[in-house]
Amino acid sequence: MTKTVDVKQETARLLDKLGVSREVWSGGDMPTYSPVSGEQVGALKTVSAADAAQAIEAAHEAFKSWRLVPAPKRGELVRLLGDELRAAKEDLGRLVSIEAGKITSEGLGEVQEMIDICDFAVGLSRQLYGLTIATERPGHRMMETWHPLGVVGVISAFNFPVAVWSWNAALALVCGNPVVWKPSEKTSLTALASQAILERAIARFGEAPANLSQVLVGDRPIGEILVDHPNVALVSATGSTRMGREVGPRLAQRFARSILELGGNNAGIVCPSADLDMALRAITFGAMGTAGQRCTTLRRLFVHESVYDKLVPRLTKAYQSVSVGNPLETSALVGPLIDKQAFENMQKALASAKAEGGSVTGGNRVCDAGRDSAYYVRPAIVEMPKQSGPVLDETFAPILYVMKYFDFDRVIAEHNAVTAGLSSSIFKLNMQEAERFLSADGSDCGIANVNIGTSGAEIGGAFGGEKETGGGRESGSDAWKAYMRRATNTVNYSRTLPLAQGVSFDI
Ligand code: UN1
Repeated sequence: MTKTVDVKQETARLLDKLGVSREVWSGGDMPTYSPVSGEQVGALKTVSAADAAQAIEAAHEAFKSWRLVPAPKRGELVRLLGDELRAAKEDLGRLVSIEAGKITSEGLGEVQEMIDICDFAVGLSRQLYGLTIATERPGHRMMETWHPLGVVGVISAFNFPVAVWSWNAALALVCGNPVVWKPSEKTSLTALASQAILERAIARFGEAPANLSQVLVGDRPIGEILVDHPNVALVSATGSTRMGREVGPRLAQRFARSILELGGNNAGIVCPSADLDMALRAITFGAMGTAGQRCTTLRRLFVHESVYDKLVPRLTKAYQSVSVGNPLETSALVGPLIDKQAFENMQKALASAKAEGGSVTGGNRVCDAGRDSAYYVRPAIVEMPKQSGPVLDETFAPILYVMKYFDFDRVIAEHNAVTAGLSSSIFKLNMQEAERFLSADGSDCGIANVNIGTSGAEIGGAFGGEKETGGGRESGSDAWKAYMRRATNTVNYSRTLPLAQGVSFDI
């Protein structure tokens, strides 16, 4: 028998330990719940519209001095943030489990992702370089310089409540920009904890301007202030395509920059030569991990007819036997859905899959936790006659639609026939079709993998996707460029003034 964890008490213990003052999370106007037990674990103080605007203006003041701090020195702050995160890993990871419902190893993995991006950003702080470019004019030198951009607004979702902020914050800080963060209303406690951790790093650093990093707890109108305020140079927003459709044009209207990380409807293709054991592991993690609530979750699976009967019954068995349970008390692989709405959306999708001729295994509520307002479900695997109805949409729940395919060209077309374009994978031991999948007429996604699942990307690569996924890139590679402005500089060190393109203009 495992001991029953009092979720409310455990939340308070962790917040105290992580250094979050009770004043900001208890006795406030915004209740917050844990999906683990469904109970209320906090009452946060929300900011007013005026407070939010003031915070942005204060961040803009911070920008004026932070941009002048040499980048490697700014990197020192992020190094300290990485240090503090290492020290807080276990507590913050557990708080992520409480607030987002992640299993222990995924809660810890999320904090590890924060540490990784800090390490990446520290190195980057000495590599924010531009090119020197050959000029057509004698006695001239042309180069590009990258400068800090301004206040970076971050709007994040419940499913990666802290890692997504850290991707943005670590890069923004080394790039010379302050950060103002509007976390999901569902996961503001972990946001406050991350802010407390960063504040410890700032105190150790000793020379940062005030208001370099702020959290705005509140509802949608607070996010809108971030989007519309002229002092916010870039908004990095993670969430639904519906949200992105509103945020994107509003930012474009005032010529502000955006990084949009929106929906995904990620697919995998299992080819005849696939290693089926490996594919099975990758598929189950991709589809059931984080209870199907990652942007990168595997949602559609195309299996070649020659291996369908070998793989799909094994997959179905895994769905029937996977452990579902309380992430604080058990070593279950699948934790709860975030809330009732998520459960209802899942049921709706399953009903409409049935109406389209789908055959459903799983999807039922698992009530063993004995807690009425917690939503634990057995993940669902649905064999579909074809890609239709709910298969074409992202439902943020553990539903895997499986379809048989016969022809590679056709399956690539079907793979790409959805509106989102985040992540994709192919399982295959021969190189021909794998390379084709990665080529210009292969997967149309921002992430395309071979012999691994769609989820669980490392921070070193650029993260993001095409089409209705929004086109933004965060995290590794050269994603940092979105957080800086580029200036092209041409210097004339001659004593004449030759004009480019052979133009003459002699007064
Ligand atoms: C998300 O779901 O919003 O690739 C981010 C992954 C994680 C990040 C997911 N590293 O699954």
